[in-house]
Amino acid sequence: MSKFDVQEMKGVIPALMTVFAEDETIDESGMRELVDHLINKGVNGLYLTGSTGEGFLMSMEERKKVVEIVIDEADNRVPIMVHVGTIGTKNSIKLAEHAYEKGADAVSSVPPFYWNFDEEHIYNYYKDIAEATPLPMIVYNIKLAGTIAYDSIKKLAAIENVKGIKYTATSHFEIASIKDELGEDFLVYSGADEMASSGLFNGADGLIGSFYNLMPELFMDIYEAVNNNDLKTARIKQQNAVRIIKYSVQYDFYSLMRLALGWLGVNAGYSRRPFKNYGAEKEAEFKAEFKKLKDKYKIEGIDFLDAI
Ligand code: MN9
Repeated sequence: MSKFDVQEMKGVIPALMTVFAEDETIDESGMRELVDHLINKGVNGLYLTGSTGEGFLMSMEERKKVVEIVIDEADNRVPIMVHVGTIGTKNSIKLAEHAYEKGADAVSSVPPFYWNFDEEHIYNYYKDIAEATPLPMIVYNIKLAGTIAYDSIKKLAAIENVKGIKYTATSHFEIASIKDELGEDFLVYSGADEMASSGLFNGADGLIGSFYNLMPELFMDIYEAVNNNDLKTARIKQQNAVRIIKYSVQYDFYSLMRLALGWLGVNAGYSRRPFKNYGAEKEAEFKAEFKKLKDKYKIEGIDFLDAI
């Protein structure tokens, strides 16, 4: 059974990476290690098998396995949100039912993609999944899966069980608008890590994204600064986040983050092909570049930089 109310799912929520072994099988002990590491750091929840979790590169059975491992390891310490998106309603329902049975606290999904599904298809997709279990559904708006128009977001919000949106876009006035029009209880998670403080200033309740796997402490500071109306701290910390992210996204940054987690002694394994996995030479280059950034901008308080 889920243990957390959707209104408790706020704050910094890593879009958890799936830890694969070098042969691309799921590395269960690595997965557990990463979950413990992040919970010990104080993250406020975990979002599973989404983009960063490489969910679309996994079979249904593998996605279920990851959900089971993480729920078991997290052991009700933080809420668990499971991305169940596929391009077909039936499979997504199966994943949602599984997440519910295993004790997840919420489900989430990108809209169906690849074909040019129209507003009605998308509406029906969400309605069918949302009705399949009692869990709250968090819609996931991201350009990669086809941006959901603002009016469609409003229609989706009227579906029972649709309780919020993970909003990965830079048009943050829409976050303010959503909070305004749909009410404070409709949860919004800002999904562009480079825009975290902006999302929060516009009213987002939390942050769900990739870089919270690597440096949750930085974003927890930003979250706190915004909540304390400390504009100066939020801005300085966001600027550091941008410097690190801007460098990282030139590469296959899931691999880069896995390597950097290794500097903290956390085994975050490998990505699945066709994503790249960088070797020792590139890793040394990343280290040198991050060290330069740290020294140049006198960046403090980010563990993976301090570990170099
Ligand atoms: O929404 C993430 N998107 C993807 C989640 O992984 C595609 C973001 O956290 C970005 O990775 C991040 C870097 O651009 O903002």
